[in-house]
Parts: sequence; C-alpha cells; structure tokens
Amino acid sequence: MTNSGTSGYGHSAAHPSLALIKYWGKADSVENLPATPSLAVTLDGLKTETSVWISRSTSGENTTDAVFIDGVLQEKNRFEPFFRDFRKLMGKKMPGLGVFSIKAESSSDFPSAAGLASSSSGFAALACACNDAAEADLTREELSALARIGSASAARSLYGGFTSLGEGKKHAKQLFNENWWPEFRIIILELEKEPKEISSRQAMEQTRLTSPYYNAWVKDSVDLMSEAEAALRDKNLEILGPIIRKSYLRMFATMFAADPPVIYWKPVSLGVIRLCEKMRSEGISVWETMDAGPQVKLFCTENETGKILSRLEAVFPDIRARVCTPGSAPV
Ligand code: 2P0
Repeated sequence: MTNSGTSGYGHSAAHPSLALIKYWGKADSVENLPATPSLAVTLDGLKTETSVWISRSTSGENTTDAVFIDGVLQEKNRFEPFFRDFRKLMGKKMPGLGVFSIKAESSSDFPSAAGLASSSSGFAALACACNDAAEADLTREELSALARIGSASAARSLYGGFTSLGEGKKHAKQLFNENWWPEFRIIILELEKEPKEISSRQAMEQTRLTSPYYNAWVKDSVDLMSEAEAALRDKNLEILGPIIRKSYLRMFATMFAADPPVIYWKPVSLGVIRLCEKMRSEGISVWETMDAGPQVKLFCTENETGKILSRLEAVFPDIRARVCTPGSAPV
C-alpha cells in the first residue's frame, strides 16, 4: 500500500495451533498474556483464509472496522484490542498511513468456535493479512505478538512445526520446524459441529477466579512443559504421550472444580478417550487431547494411523476424522 493510495488489499492463509501442553489462564487479561507455558503443533490439514481491505480516511475521521466470518458480521469488541494494537504499530512504523478503517473477511475449512482452535488460525491469518494490506513488513515476532492480543494461541500459529509460548511471554517461538518429525500424525475428530456454550476466554477467567486448583495447575504446567520439550527433542512418543495426557486432564480438572463448573465434554468425547485407553492396552501408541470443546484429537505415528482409523470407524462410524501432519507458517 503506497502512502498516496486510498486503499490496500492483503490476504493470508494460516493453520490452527493444537496444544500438546495447554495454555489455560491469563497472567494479564489486558495484554492477553498466558499464565501457563504451552507447546503446540501447527496443523497442516486445517486452514483459515482471510482477506483484508484497508481504506484510508480522506476526512481524517475514524471510520468503523468490520470483520465477517463466513459472511457473518462479528461482534466488534472481540476484535477491538487487536485493531487498537495494529494501529499503534502502524503509528510507529508507517505514520504516513494516517487514519484508516479495516474490513476483513475470513473463512475456515473446519467448524469455528467448536474447540478446533479456529481463533488461533483466525487471528494469525488476520495479522498477516493486515500486514500484507498495509505493506508493513512486520517481523515474525511482531506478527506473533499482534496475533496474541486477539487470541494467545494465535501467537503460536505464526510459526510452522512445533512451537511454544512461554508463560507471560508476548510472542511465540518455533522449537522445531515442520520436517522435524515426519512420522508424527495428528488425527482430528469432529464429534460435534455446534459452537461451544461458553467461550474459552470466559471459561478461563471463571477457572482462574473460582477454581481452588488453579494455582496448582499453573505451577505444575511449568514442569510438564520442560518434560514435554525433552521428549519432543527425542521424538519419543512413549514419553511424550503420557505428558500430553496429564496436561489436558489437569487443565480439565481445574475447570471441573470451578464454580460454576466448566464442562466441555460430551458423552462421545469420553467414549473416544476410553477407546484410546483400550488401544493403548493392546500396544497401540495413541494419545488423546481435548481443548475448549467436545472434540478429541489423537497423536500417533504414521505406521499406526491406519489401525487407529479402522478401530475408530468400527466404534464411531459417523465421526469425521482428518489426519494431519505438522504444518507450515502462514502464507
Ligand atoms: C491452547 N486453548 O493452548 C488452549 C488449550 C484451549 C485449551 O488457547 O482468550 O482462543 O483468545 O487467548 O487462545 C483457546 O483459547 O484464548 C486455547 P484467548 P484462546 O490451545
């Protein structure tokens, strides 16, 4: 976008970030800084595409921003902190841009707000598309920090492969690129399509304020993180798997203990968890996780994927399964 033009167009496609070690709780809710460290994999099989138009105001007056997801205009307050920070950055880096409004259109090839991390790919794609539209040349770290203001997990989606976002940190980093562990597979199960009843943001705050287990969860996450990083470095699923399981179950334990409790699980979620236990007892190395929704995601290696899919198909014939590998950074 040139300073003499009146508008700029940008586009980006980003993959969601699925946590192996979970972020749950904020150290600072204004800056949206996580209270726990998280370790995640970027998923190549799912994608959010976002287009952004920036229009410069000729009158110098502020005009309204608008975000559409699948054609539906979104609540402004969810995006305000992101746009405020983007303008702050542009004020420093590209003062010639002046006053401008932003219109964004986004769509994903998977259900939104259903526990499939659509906000991670959504805000990552939005940050990159805004950068593209303004021709701003923001660094990867600046883009990751900008995306974090929208959704902390989105900070991780700015990088491919295996990523981490430290507790209290502004931007994520890449631990290993997408070619690090070529045999690693993630099976995404779509158990329910409906949007969740309570947003992760609200649920996180409810947990922080009312769960007697919250402080223990935050403290314990630091240990799980360093154990998981070591297991990932060794590409050892037999060690990594049980740590992944501890992270999601301890995260849910804090939620169940909140007042009122936060219960994202559905009967079918528990059914899949039980089936994973059974498969493990038969020697199949498959490890499940869940996020803020009823979906279950499985980690395994390529050689066991076929066996796991046929076991799932036999017990849950109607469930859609997508097999993913570690994915790349947004384009
Ligand atoms: C994660 N989740 O690490 C965790 C695990 C869900 C469970 O990050 O409030 O949409 O926008 O920063 O990133 C989902 O929460 O929350 C999430 P905000 P976000 O992936």
